[in-house]
Amino acid sequence: MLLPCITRLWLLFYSIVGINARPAANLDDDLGGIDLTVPIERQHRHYDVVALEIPIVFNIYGDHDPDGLMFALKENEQALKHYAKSFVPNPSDATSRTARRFELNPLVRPLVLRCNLHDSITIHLENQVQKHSVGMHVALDGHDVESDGSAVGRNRPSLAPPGGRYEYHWQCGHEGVFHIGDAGNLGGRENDTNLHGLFGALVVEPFGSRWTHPHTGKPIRDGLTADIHPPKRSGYQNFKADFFRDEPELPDPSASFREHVTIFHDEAKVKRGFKLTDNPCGNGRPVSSVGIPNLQTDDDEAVHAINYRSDPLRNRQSDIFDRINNGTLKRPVFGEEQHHSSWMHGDPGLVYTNYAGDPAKFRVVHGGVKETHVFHWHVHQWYAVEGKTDSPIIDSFSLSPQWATTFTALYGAGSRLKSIGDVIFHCHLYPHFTLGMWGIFRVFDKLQDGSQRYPDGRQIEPLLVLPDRQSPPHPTALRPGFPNFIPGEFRQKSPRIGWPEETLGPVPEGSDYRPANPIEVAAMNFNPQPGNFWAIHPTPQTGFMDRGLPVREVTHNVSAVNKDILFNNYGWHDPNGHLYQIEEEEFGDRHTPTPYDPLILRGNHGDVLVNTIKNKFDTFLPEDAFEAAVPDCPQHPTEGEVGLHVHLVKFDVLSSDGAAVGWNYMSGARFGRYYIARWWADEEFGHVFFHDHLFPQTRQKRGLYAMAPIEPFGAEAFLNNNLAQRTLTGVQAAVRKPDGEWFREIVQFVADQHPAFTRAGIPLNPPPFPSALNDNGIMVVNYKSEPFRERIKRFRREHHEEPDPRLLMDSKVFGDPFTTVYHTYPNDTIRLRIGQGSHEESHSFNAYGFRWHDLFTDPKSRLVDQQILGISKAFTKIIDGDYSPGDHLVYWRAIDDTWLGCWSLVRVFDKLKAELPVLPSNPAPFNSTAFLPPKVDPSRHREYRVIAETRLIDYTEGFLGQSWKDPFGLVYRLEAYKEPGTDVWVPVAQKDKNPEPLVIRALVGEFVTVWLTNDIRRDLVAEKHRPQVPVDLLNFRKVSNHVSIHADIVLFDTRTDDGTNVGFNPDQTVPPGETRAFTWFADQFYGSPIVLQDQADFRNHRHHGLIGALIVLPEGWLPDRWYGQQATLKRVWSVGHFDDGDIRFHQAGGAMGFHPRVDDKDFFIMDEHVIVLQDGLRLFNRGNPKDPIKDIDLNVTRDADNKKPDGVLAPAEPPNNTELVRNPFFFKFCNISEWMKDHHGTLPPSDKDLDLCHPDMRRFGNKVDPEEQGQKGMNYRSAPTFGPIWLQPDHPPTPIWHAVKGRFQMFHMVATNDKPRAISLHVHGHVFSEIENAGSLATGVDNAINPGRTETFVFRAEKEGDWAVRAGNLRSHVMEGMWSILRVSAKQVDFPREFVNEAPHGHDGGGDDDHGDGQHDDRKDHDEKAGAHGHAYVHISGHK
Ligand SMILES: [Cu+2]
Repeated sequence: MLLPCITRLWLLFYSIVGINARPAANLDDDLGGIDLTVPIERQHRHYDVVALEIPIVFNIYGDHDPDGLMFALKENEQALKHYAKSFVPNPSDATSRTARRFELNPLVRPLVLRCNLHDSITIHLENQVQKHSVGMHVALDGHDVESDGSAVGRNRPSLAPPGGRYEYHWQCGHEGVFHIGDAGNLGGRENDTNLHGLFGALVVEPFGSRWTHPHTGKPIRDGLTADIHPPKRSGYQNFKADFFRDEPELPDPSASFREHVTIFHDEAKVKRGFKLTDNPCGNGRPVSSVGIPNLQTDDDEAVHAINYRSDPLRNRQSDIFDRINNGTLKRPVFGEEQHHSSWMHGDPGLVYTNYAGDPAKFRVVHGGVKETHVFHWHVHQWYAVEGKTDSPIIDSFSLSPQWATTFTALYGAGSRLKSIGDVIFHCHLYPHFTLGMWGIFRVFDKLQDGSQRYPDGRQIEPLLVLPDRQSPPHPTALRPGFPNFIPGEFRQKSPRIGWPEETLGPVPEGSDYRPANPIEVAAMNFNPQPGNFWAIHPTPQTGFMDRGLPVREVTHNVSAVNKDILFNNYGWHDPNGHLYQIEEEEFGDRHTPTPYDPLILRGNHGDVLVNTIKNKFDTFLPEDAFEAAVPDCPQHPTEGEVGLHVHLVKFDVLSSDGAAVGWNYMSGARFGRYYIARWWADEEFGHVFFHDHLFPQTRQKRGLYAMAPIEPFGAEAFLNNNLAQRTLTGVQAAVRKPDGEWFREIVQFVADQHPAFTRAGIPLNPPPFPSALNDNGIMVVNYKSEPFRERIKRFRREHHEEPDPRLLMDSKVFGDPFTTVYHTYPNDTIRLRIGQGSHEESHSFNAYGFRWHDLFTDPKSRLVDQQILGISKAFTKIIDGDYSPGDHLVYWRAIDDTWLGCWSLVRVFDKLKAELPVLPSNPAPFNSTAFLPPKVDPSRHREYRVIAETRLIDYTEGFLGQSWKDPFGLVYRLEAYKEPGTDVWVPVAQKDKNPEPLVIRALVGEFVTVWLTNDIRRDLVAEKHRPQVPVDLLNFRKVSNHVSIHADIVLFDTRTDDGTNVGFNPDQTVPPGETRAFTWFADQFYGSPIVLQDQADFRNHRHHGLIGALIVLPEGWLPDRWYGQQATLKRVWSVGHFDDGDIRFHQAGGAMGFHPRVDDKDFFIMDEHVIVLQDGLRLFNRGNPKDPIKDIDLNVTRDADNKKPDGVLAPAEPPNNTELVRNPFFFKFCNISEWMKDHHGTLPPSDKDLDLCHPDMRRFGNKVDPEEQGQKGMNYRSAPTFGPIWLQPDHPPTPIWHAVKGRFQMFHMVATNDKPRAISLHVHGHVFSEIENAGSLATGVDNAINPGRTETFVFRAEKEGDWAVRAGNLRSHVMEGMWSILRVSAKQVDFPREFVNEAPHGHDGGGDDDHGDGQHDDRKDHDEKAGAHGHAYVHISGHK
């Protein structure tokens, strides 16, 4: 293609200006003559910090927290106080026309302290907060309990009282970012402190670094954004300013980088800055259609913020209404499509500036108290595990309270294509996004020295060039640089994309482009192509940046259409579904309920996907129970733009973002038009998510999301049931790689908050009014569900009795589910592609009888069968064929999801079937039986006798006067065990005490049989007030009196030992009075514990206690006991032996340098602890079934004295039966007292009654969302607490984790909880390496835990004292009991242990610590005793 003359001119110009504009920045110029090749010495740093009361203003509209709290450097105190004194809110009657716009004070920011690796820090904290003692707690190790900033157990509190001071000494022993928060207060409600901003971060920079202000080059003491200068290794140069050169994937470790510390802050309570303008439709809604706040009439509202900045839609929408009313808008603007437009609104409060190609690191911290967010950054990608180049490349991750992580943008700012423009980063949970949780990462292409202005006239702040990069060229009149080459008009809608007519001919008919002007053209790349005009890019013509792979252009026509989506055979559907279809494959009548799959658009590594996206949406959508009409009246019209925003692949943010961010174009197509998105799949990404970014709050939950699996280079996809038929789309396929190997491809795409109606038109779980941001709607997988509620109702109709819950997944009773049933043969490789399309919840994917390496790119990563998802996250999981025939349950494990029908089957045939052709690379799948576990070898057979029984579990044991008991408790009680090669059943002491969860152990290579006897009561019914689920069926009270036990990850035959009654498998549950064996093969070391749980009754058994853990230890490790939640492990070395398990332990402990010795004969001793996490519990005061413990109402945050948090101490009130539902489509009163009658044994009300009166929580007087309902705890214990006591009681009923100082501690965590709310778990004073999430760096917080998740973390107990082990979710989890204590003592502490093993291999009692520090290990005595008696059965001490 010929270059147009103007572009050639520009190239010439660029080559002159670009090379000659400025010599390489002189380090002496910018950094005051500092020689950056000389590292800073190790330092002891001092920071004087004040905890201040200060109003926090979140945006220019004046949303503010008058009760804000912050940590600040003492040197900023006077300026901040002056600011606080002079702060005047707008008058309460201010309107958007009269309200003052606020300057955002740059000093009002979360405190970010920095140090270098190996530095130490002293902090003098002065507490000026009047009502609270404040502790500065950092989630890092190396400090003593005196510097923990908390008040835990037996420790002396390390808090500064009101008006007082405290001194902290911290160690900077690990690079990374670490949460700082007030641990003097562990609540998350209005009277608490973290919620109001009392948090920050400590960043530990590379050894020897300096840091400077990006605008001034001056050294700085704190601040969220900084330029970091690691010491330059000699000879280092990184002068890669040539705009057209490929940057290195990762910068040289010596390179200076831009650091952006990004601190999430949820549930921030604010006062509005002004009265919102009414919708011009006159319908009384302050803001219509999108962004209606939760609390319509209250001036106290929540925002979701980042770095004390939040730009919620509502203020900006109000501005738009003003401009509609005064007639100054030139083009229709509806609201959400311009939420992020700086053309329309000016810049948001949070903008990071960079030059294209700058090395850039994000340090992301969760400073909030409740939600698990999904961080997403457009255009850029990074390694899932920082610094680990064989981990997957990602661009979004879950982020739970108090977790923190670092990542480096691959290829620097603007990514590989040097995409210039405004790049949004945000929480992907749309209600949070709508409520303000976003900011802009701005990528400049021209030098900013302070002389330039933004289109709104504001000065562009100078941005220094990083010292080892060349300067970008100066702006000129023809080439003003971003954003000034974009021909927008301030206070008007973002301009449409310019089309270079000179190069590409006239603007194509039907497209939504406009002719580009010469200045836009001058800014274009040398070969502008539709979808990429401004970034550099590969084309088949240039072969540019192909890394040896030919570039293939593939074109698709994608339509965005409305359809009536049918979710299941019960008639649940969404008449206003939104979806993408390939234009050539479009099907389905607009108004006929029809099942659809989400668009799965396959591509290959190396492809350039050129997608035409055509807007075929209805131009009018009527109001329904879930959403207001679009448009809602003629005065408020919409152009209805649709976009195609994509993750992971490379694209030009100005042409193909599918969004309208900052000073960018509107990259979307109006009704009836199209535009083109161009994506380069420059990696084998696995699974690539794409969706609309212009009206996502309303459209995406109705189905507007899709996936592009990026297959290996050269692979071809075929129909799974016809290998002769190629396929582009579909949720199951068979894929042939160029090497001739095949795999089956399975797509599971979960979504929540999908609006849905019954066949009769009754809304399912509607919001209180249309467009409210509450949790609402249903959950679906691939737009389908098989809800238990409807199966129960169907069974009642057909059988005139209540079904036993164990039958609910039984295809022999119900036939197969409506959800996708996948087909495969044993030994076939499967690639699971899992993702989440909408909207606000976390989901836990699990596949029974399958397992995969956690990181699909790293075959050494641990084996798992579970994955947490949040919206936009997407994973590839490779299953290597080691699975048995039978029906495998794939499901979403939190009870809310399962109940709503998010489950399906992978059917592994046990013989050849006509409907499934064999894969040519596995032509005889049954020739080998390698997929089955081997026959049990008696010499390696370990057996446990377990009784499932009904027990009263005392969760609180009188703690703080509380008596929380579960009279409906169900437990697995271990009765006896048998060691391999013996015939002796060793009885386990019958404990009449309060039960503990089942924890059993085995060694790698052993077969484990659990003989499970069902001794539970036969007349069980569901407890009243049991935690609810969305679209509940309150009158279904039946509880299965069958039991079972399922184990994850270990090998077994799914047809006999899964413990699940699913599909056409034989029923594997145990009837009352009977005993059944479940046998598993522990074929390898898994690196984490195994979850055990009952599968006979999903809804009722797990939250009453049928849970446990199997710990598989590598060969050579020996526990002192084979069961129980704490043990001591001994590793016996043989010379030179270092097996795989040790490597995995090493990975788990990697962050703190756990290096087991391999070079001599020695013992290595670890303390082992097993945490069994629980939530969704319904406990009863003194065990009285009529006196349930009430849920904490998170919306009620005003406690008079903060001493009796509503709900924690009070018994539940009877449900309120008089609440009228405000939804105009739902007028019916529900007579709750009728419903709450025990319907057990009587005929249920009609289906229609049930539909009309389904139990929305708000209607039932329980204002707590289902996912928050129920008490929390661990190991059948709960320690409910409140301020100011918090964690001071030194004997909580939860386990005291006893640790011997100097020893390594191994914590195993199994999440056997019930509810979807993701949890974080923080161990004070210690760090570990969290392998499977985005944080290889040391962390003290285990992130994003939800049901089925397991983790092992290892660290050394170095410091004596009490260290909290607690949930990071302060809003409810700590108060509701989820905390315990790690007690580190110099001496071995007796904890309950019933036996001590024989000392192994002749090392009779030589147990010693391995560190040679002379510390006596008093376990030695026990070992000697035990050694003399073989399998001695020695009671050493009882439980307290
Ligand atoms: Cu969020």
